[in-house]
Amino acid sequence: MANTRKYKELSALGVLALTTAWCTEVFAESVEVRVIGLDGEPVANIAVFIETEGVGPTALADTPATMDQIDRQFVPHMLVIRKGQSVEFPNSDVVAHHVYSFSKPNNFVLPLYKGDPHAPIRFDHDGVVTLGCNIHDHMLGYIVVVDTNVFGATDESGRVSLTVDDDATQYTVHIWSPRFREAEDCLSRITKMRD
Ligand SMILES: [Cu+2]
Repeated sequence: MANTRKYKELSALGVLALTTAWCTEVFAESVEVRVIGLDGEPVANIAVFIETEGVGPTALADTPATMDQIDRQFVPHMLVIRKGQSVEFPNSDVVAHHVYSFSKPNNFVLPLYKGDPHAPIRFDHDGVVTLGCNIHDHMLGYIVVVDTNVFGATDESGRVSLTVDDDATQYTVHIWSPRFREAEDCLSRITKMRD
């Protein structure tokens, strides 16, 4: 039922269609998600994350992720991290940038800088963090903070393969892209592993 409803939402968005397929391996569940646009072409760089039930918490990565600034662009354009993870914002350009986000409660400001003078920012709330630069209005980037350690982004073939813990009883696949109209839009489908 939920799938039908979500597919309707998807059509209403008029941006992307989603198909998922999965296969079971011996020790783990491998979930392959493939995103195809309404034109039938694969869509790259779609955030995909999976929330599982029946699995205990896992350790956080202790190394920060990196959102660089190169040629007056955020690189990568979209970064997916886990809730509680930190992100470094080095500036690899010769010009200074003034990085900020108004996305509450993950809002922050890194005043005008070159190089890497600022400590990493830790994101303790899940949701989409929209990045901007006060100097260069065209600079736009996104950090997708997710409350799971199962996440990735689609490649050029529109695919990403994620491994879900073998103990998972149910999982919910979410996808998000800056191409969706609203930052809050996140498409989901729920799958029970065993009936
Ligand atoms: Cu800038």
